Amino acid sequence: MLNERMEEALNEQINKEMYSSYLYLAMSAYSSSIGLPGFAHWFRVQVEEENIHAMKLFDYINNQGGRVKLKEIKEPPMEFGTPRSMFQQTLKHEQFVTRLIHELVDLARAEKDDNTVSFLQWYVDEQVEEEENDNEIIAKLIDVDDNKDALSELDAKLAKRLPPK
Ligand code: OFO
Repeated sequence: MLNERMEEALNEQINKEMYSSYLYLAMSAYSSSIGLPGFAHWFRVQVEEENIHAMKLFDYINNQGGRVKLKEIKEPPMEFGTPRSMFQQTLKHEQFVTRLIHELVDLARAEKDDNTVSFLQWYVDEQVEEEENDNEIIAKLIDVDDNKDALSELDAKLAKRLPPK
């Protein structure tokens, strides 16, 4: 059973995850527009990840007898600069989401809602992975610098990202 504050906060997080999905869809489109199909693919897979994050919250609220409330999704930007800048923006966004997840955990603890604390642990772990992925790609992009061949090579690697399980 969710209390009202917890239900509202989890609903807000659905919206944030849907925005993440929208943001990465915009990055995928941008990557295609600058001739980086592997980057575009990587972000399309990330969109699927974010949809899963949103749907886990959706199911949890329903299963706890709460009421899902879908809110308006903010419009994402269209331009993201260089590939390196785009991934730095991705990392910044994920760091923001990590903070939101930790705030949700704090709220669940304050509300003595052990079920939700336990449910959110999956997101805490997932955020560690999300930031790691972005840091890894940023490090590769620093190595790539202005080298076009190295960028094509990285693009080919990102094209191999597998869909989420
Ligand atoms: Fe849902 O982890 Fe990214 O935003």
